[in-house]
Amino acid sequence: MRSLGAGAAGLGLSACGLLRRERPANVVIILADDLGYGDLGCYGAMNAATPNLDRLAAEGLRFTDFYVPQAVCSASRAALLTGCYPNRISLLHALMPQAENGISPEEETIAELLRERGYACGVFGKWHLGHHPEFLPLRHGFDEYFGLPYSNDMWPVGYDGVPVGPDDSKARHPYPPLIDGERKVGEVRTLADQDGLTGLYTARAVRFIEKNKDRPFFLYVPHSMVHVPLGVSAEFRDRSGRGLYGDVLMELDDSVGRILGALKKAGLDRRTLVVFLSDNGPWLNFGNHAGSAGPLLAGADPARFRLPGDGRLDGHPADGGPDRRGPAPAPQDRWPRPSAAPARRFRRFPPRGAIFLLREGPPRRPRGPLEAPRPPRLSFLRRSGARPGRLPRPHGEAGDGVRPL
Ligand SMILES: [Ca+2]
Repeated sequence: MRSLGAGAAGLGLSACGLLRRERPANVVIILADDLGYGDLGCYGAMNAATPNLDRLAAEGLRFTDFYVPQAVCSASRAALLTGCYPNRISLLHALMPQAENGISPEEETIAELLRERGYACGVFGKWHLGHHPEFLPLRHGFDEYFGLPYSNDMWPVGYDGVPVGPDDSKARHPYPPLIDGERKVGEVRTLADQDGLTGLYTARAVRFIEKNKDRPFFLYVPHSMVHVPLGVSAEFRDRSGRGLYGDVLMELDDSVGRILGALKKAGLDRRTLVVFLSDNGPWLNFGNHAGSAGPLLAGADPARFRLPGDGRLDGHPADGGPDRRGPAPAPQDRWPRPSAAPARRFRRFPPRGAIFLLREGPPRRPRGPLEAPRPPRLSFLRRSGARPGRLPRPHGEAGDGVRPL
């Protein structure tokens, strides 16, 4: 991620050099949320309705081996925008609506670097680097911001769209504000409100391109989708033939198409660097409301690796299953049944150069009707770089270096 963050800025800056006599190249970064490696046609998904992303890959570079430093929203975004490991700048995991912290004014974002060089900078989507005014985009190099300050499921509503009771942990959350600049202009209160997010972000992104077509710009579009709860506009509902997740993915792809179309219409498609990526892998325990990791083992929040043993890591994309108000996938279809082992939450090992925290015991209680229980054993990768050879293999195979407890 460091290389991507630094690379994105670097490409923009080197473009300044290459085109010194002309206008520097524009930079567009489109960030999906919880999209799986195996969701897109260009990464092998069968019958994927992602023609615009597939075309982007065919006309450009397709990276097949790319990692974010933490497979979770805030940390991944922190690294993308600063080029720093998120631990170094104290932005770990996902900031909650109760968080008091956010991105430090001491850090330098891509937007700040590019604005110094005359770029207009806009962000339309999920920020998630702190929701207090001093952490919002306008204080960190951006000229325009519209979107949610954190994840779309950080609200007092269950994943089925029903408001939670007072004893639910989500009851402490406010309804997420829609922010324009630094002003709250609305709230996301219902699943119907979620349906409009992709379209709202896209419209603002296209307008930003049109408004700034005569000057260099940096456009950052961190979509709220395909993070649960899923939302899709009426135009795309029931269109993919692959369930709600497929519909949402189809609209996300269409958003990319609209942004690319706006660039072409403005005559900027040959002078704009467009980068598309996901902030982390699919949130696998949401069944057919989650994407597919394809050939990979990892999912989101945080990086997950199955220990050797029975079962299989299964993150199928939508397969024509129930809509978001439908029943949850049966837990026993997705994970081995809970073991009878006594619960023992976190145990650190080994003492020298510890790199894993292992969790064992019964699965965590599902947080809603659409979430299956977590499996009885997970390994949490906390630090890398220690003890070469002891890391789980990143692709395709269970980690033989991870010792089951
Ligand atoms: Ca995410």
